[in-house]
Amino acid sequence: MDRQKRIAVVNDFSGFGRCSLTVSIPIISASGIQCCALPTAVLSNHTGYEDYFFDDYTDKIKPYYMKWEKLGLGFDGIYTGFLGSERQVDIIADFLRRFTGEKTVRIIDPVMGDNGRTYATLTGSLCRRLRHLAEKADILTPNVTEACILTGTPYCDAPDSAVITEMGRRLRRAGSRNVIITGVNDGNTISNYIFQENGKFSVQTSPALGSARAGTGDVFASVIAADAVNGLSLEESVSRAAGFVSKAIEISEKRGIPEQDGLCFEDLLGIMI
Ligand code: PXL
Repeated sequence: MDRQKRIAVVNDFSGFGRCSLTVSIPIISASGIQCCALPTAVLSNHTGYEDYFFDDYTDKIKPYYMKWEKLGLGFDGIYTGFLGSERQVDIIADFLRRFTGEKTVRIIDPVMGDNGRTYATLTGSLCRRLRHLAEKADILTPNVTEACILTGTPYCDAPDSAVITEMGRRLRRAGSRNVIITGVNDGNTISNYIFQENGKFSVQTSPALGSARAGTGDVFASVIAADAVNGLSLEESVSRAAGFVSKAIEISEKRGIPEQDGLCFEDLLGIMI
């Protein structure tokens, strides 16, 4: 029997603002993969808005996934995103130990910040813990801000390619098997830098069409996670993820959707497979 592929997504549930689980579930499902959600927190809307309701899920995560263990569930992919507390990082490390099978691909998006600024919930020690989690990635997907934080590199708005390359190599040396440094913006173009375990290095560049939007990293990483489990090469999948994001930006701008409200990707779900 050909069992349908399955990805566990460890991320928060933000009811409004198109990020984390509310983008991963539709994108991964539209890719033909069963998406199993493990929520780290429940928010009314993401932290980019001035005010939000935040219900931390730290104490509930382990009892929740222990029922999955009892059900004997296994996953082809595990994709982790926003973690709201230090303790969550240790719990998720335990989850990874229990649920990583021989063929499980671990996609770790070290959600920490964007445009040189860290998210409201990030503390220094959470940051250090996330560094250790990053080392366990088969595919790590930091943006420039996150790559700087993870490698202790000073942030600059338009880093040159030598700086990005050095960060990618350091992240690989630290343990991440493959690294994609996403959304490198020079004002006119956006590039994604791909560092692979076989030593291959490539950069994919496309025109910068619109401004940065909330949840873009989550949309990008969801496509990467789905494609990895579907067996696509990293180059192919980065190209698909970038194309998907740029089409969604175009639609969002046309519809006049505020940047905070994220990427209007719903019309595009039909092209995922
Ligand atoms: O998209 C990253 C993200 C995920 N989850 C929450 C956030 C953010 C970014 O602001 O606030 C709760």
